[in-house]
Amino acid sequence: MATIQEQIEALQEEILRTQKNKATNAHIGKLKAKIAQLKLKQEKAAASAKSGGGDKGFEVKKSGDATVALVGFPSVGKSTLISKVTDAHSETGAYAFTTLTCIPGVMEHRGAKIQILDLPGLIKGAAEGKGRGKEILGVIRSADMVLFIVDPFQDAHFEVLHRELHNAGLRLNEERPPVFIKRTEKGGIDVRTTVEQTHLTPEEMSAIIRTFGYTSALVTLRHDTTAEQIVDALAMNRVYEKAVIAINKIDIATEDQIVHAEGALPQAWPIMRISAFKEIGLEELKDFIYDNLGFMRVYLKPQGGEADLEEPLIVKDDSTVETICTKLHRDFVRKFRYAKVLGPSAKFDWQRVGLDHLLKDGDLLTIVTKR
Ligand SMILES: Nc1nc2c(ncn2[C@@H]2O[C@H](COP(=O)(O)OP(=O)(O)OP(=O)(O)O)[C@@H](O)[C@H]2O)c(=O)[nH]1
Ligand SMILES: [Mg+2]
Repeated sequence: MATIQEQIEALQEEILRTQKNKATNAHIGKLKAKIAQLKLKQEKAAASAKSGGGDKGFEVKKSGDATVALVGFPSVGKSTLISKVTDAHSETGAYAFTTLTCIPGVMEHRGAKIQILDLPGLIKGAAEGKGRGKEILGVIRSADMVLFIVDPFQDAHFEVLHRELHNAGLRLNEERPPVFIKRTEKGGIDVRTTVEQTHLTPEEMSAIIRTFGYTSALVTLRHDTTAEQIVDALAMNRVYEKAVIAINKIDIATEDQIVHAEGALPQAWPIMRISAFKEIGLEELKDFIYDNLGFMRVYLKPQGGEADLEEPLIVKDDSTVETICTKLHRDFVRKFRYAKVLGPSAKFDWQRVGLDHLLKDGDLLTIVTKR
């Protein structure tokens, strides 16, 4: 019998062989759905194999206010960079695969502690486990942001890496598709949509959804949805993450070469130029990382005390009251009674809110706990 990997490859080949047009859309969708399921199976198998024989040493403890993973081909200068912008020292070398494990460093900038993870160079086939690919991908998935380091002389590299991460379920600078699928008791697959669907007919959608083992479900669509998006909504391993790019080694590239390299990158993504070795653009890079991570300041006022307007907490801009409680003290969530907010996220001054309240930059917060 064919292994899971062989089955996946056979399906991928079938997709490549199939002409892409309106008539084959649904068929391709079904093939993609099958691949997604096989990959989940493969992940589960890998996870249970791992718990038997330990392949540890790759796990990193998250620390700081946010985590950024450095991703690039071997020898693009990831270790040179982390050694310059953080407290970590990571061996650099003029040969590929100098770095063999995950090396964390901390960069302090504008009041935030940002953890940066130096990783071994990622190569084609990583999603199938080549070159410790699985471990590297695991670290990337758990980070808050990916910082691609690219070489101005290798303009095909970025696309290879991006596809590798895509194959591993990572969706970079993409919105989670607004597809809602709810299993129901009976009634078959009921597709409800608020806009015209041009990619798939309701029957084609149902066929894809059934391959995931659903017989009855309510499907709500608010966008013109592709087969890939349906599959993404059903596969449980998708991670939506922010990504930015730094073109390194600009000290040895001509303006023409840099412009050419930029042309091969997604135009809508944040991109900047640096030289890690010659320390060009590194202060700007720190701002660039900070700005793209999206931080905000939250001021604290202890109950019955004075507000601390000097030292705000620096937190990710999707933080809730619970995020702050967790950060302050382990017991705060357990002992939480309510919180009061003054500022941009409050509907009125000192609004009483719960743990799930979303905070905004500049909020003043009081947390009231049980004794
Ligand atoms: N000219 C120039 N050389 C650089 C720059 N950054 C890194 N290098 C050189 O490129 C080589 C590889 O650098 P590393 O930092 O080891 O690269 P890496 O991405 O960590 O490589 P792996 O660990 O093998 O994945 C070294 O010889 C560095 O000195 C740069 O900005 N300019
Ligand atoms: Mg390295």
